Amino acid sequence: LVFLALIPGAVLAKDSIVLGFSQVGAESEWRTANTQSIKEAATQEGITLKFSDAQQKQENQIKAIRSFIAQRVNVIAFSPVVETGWEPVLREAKAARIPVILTDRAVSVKDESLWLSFLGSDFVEEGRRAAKWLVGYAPIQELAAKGEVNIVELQGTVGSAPAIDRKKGFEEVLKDQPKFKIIRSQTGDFTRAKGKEVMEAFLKAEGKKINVLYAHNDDMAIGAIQAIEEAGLKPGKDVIIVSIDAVKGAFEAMIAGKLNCTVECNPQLGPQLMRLVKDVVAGKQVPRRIVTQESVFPQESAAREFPNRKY
Ligand code: GYE
Repeated sequence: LVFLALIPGAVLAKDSIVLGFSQVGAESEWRTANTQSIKEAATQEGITLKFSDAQQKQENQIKAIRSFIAQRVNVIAFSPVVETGWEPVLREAKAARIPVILTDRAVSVKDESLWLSFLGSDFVEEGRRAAKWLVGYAPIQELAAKGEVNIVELQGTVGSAPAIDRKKGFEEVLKDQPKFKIIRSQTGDFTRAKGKEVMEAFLKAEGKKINVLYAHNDDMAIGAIQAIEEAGLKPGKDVIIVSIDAVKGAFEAMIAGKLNCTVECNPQLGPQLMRLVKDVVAGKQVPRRIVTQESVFPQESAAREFPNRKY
């Protein structure tokens, strides 16, 4: 080792960039696809990836980031489970001069120098797209012509950027629509199991009054579909459902007529992230914000689009 270190350029590890990545968890189909994309892209680009799964817990992410700092990785990237509470650990990374890239979800910190770049979707826009689709959907327009449209909302993880922003965007569009009412709103933590459980509670409380379900992700919608069926109602007909992500499970549900629309949120951030990491290490200027390109898929497009879906 001593010998190798004396020959310039002979230390192999010097050539490989080391990236520490702290992932939220494995709560959804979206997340699984996101993890796969990051791992594959790192391999492809020859970047050494230190990957850590936080199981939806902020304290685990903080621990992982501290360990990346101790290991002196070249770059830290992470998808913050919630928006707040990051200052102390990000200050430690800054003091150690390790650049931080946010992927998928944002943080809310006063000192903007604590992170370098943010790569991910515009969640507020996704919420707006879900609401715009709903307002323009013919059966809902008929309903609105006769009376009120009662919506229940399954929120994502409390305090997470996508839960906050998807709610905000949806409400922004509906505020000009007096007939549309959100009668219940609760978190389902972005999982199928919780989505089902909370939908059961909604149905118990409101029964047939519910016209629409807005779920902040497809997994919760898929869980809720089960609850709706078990209550003897028809998902996609008795309850109109719109959710976000556009994962394969959502396309299957649409083809079966049980989900009415999904708004795309692209999890395949790996290649873009690795490019960013390389640029950062090379000392290049990188954009502060990189927004992912996405579409909306109503039920009638599902069978045609399904074969093209990659996640
Ligand atoms: O929509 C959801 C996941 O942060 C965009 O997290 C991501 C969200 C995604 O659990 O399915």
